[in-house]
Amino acid sequence: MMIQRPLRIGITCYPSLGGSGVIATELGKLLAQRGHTVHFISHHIPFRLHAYQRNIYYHEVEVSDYHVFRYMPYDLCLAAKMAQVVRHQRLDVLHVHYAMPHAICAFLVKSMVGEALRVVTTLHGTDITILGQDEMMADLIRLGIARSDAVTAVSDHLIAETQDKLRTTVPLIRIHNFVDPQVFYPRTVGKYREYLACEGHRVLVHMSNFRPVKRVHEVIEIFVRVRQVVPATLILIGEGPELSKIVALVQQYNVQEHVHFLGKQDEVAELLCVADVMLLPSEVESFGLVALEAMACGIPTVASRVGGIPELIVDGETGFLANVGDTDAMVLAVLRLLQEEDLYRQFSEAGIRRVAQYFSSQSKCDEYEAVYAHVLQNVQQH
Ligand code: GMT
Repeated sequence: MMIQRPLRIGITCYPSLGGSGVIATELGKLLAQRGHTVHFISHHIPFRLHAYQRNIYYHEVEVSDYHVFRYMPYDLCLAAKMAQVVRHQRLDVLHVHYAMPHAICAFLVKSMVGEALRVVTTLHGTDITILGQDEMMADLIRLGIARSDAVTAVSDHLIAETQDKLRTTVPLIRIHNFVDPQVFYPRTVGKYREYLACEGHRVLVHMSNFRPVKRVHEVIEIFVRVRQVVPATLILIGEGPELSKIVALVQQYNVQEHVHFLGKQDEVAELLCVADVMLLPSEVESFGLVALEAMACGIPTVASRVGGIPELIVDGETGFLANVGDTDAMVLAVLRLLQEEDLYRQFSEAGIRRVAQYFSSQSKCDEYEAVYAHVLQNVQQH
C-alpha cells in the first residue's frame, strides 16, 4: 500500500547511545527527505540528529520536579508532551521505538486526544527479551502492544520471542534494521587508521553500550589471543555500565597500549573503516545493527549465533558465527579472516552485496511507510 499524501509523524525513542535510537533517527531523516514532517519527542535530541534538516522538528520533554514527587514522573511528562505535539501539529501517526514506556505513553496519549491518532510501536529487543521476563512489566508491555494500531519488530527471532514470552497473538510485522549506503560504504584506506593503529597492525573493533549482555570481556580475551599470533590493535566504541571493568581487564592483560577506548561517537562509519574485523560475542541480540553497519563498510563480523544475528550474517559467507561463550571458535574465525586474504575479500564483498540486496534504508523506509498507510486507512483527514 502506498502513501498518498505527506504525513505528520511523531517519533519517540531513547535518544542516547543504542541501536533503537539510531534506527528511529535514521528513519525520521528518511521520512523527512520524502516530504513527510517529522517531530521527534524525547528528553534529549537524538544523538545522530546533529544538523538542521528540512521537515524535522524536535520537542524536548521537561520533567517536573514538584517537591511532592519522590521520583520524577518522566513517563507522564513524556505522554503529556506527546499529546501536546499531537494536538498542536495535528499528527497523523505516533511511531514509538522500544515498547517501554513509550507504547504505554502512546496509549495514554490516544486516550487524551482521541482514536483518530494512529500508534505504531517498534520492538527492538531488550524491551521484550529482558524487560518482558518480569511478569509485572510483561503485563504493561502486553497492553502497549495490544493498544498499538500496528507493531513491528526488527527480526523474525524477536517476533518469535515476543509471541513466546508475552503470549500475545497480536500480528507482528517484521521490518529488519537498515543502513544508509551513502554513509556506510567501504573506504580504501580508513581516514583515521594512521592515528589508531601502528604500521603492520590488524585492527579489531567492537561497538556497543557496554551492558553485560554484550560480553565485552570476551572481546578483550579474543583480542589478547589473536595478538599472540598477529600484531593487532583493538578499537572500542561506546560506553556503559561494564566500561570500568573492561578498562581494568585491559590493564590486567597489559595490552592498554594497543586498545583505544573511543567512548560515544556520532560518526562511526569512518571509524569502522579503520578496522578489519568486528567482534560481537553477545549473549542476546535481537538484530545486531552494529554488525550490519560494519558489513556495509566491507568489514566482516565474528559474532555469537544468537537472536536475530543469523538473519543478517550468513555463517561462512559474510562472517562467522559461534556459540555464545565459544571464544576458541571466535579466535580461530578471526585468525582465518586475518590470515586468508582471498577468504577475507570474498566475505567482505558478499557482505556488501547482502546489505544492498536486503537491508537498504530506502527499502525499509518503504516498508514503514506501508505500515503507516495501512493504519491510516479509513481515517478522516483532519
Ligand atoms: O542493547 C542494545 O544493544 C541497545 C538496544 C537498543 O534499544 O538500542 O539494541 C537493540 O535494538 C537494536 C536496534 O533494533 C538491535 O540492533 C539490537 O540487537 C538490540 N539489542 C539487543 O537485543 C541486546
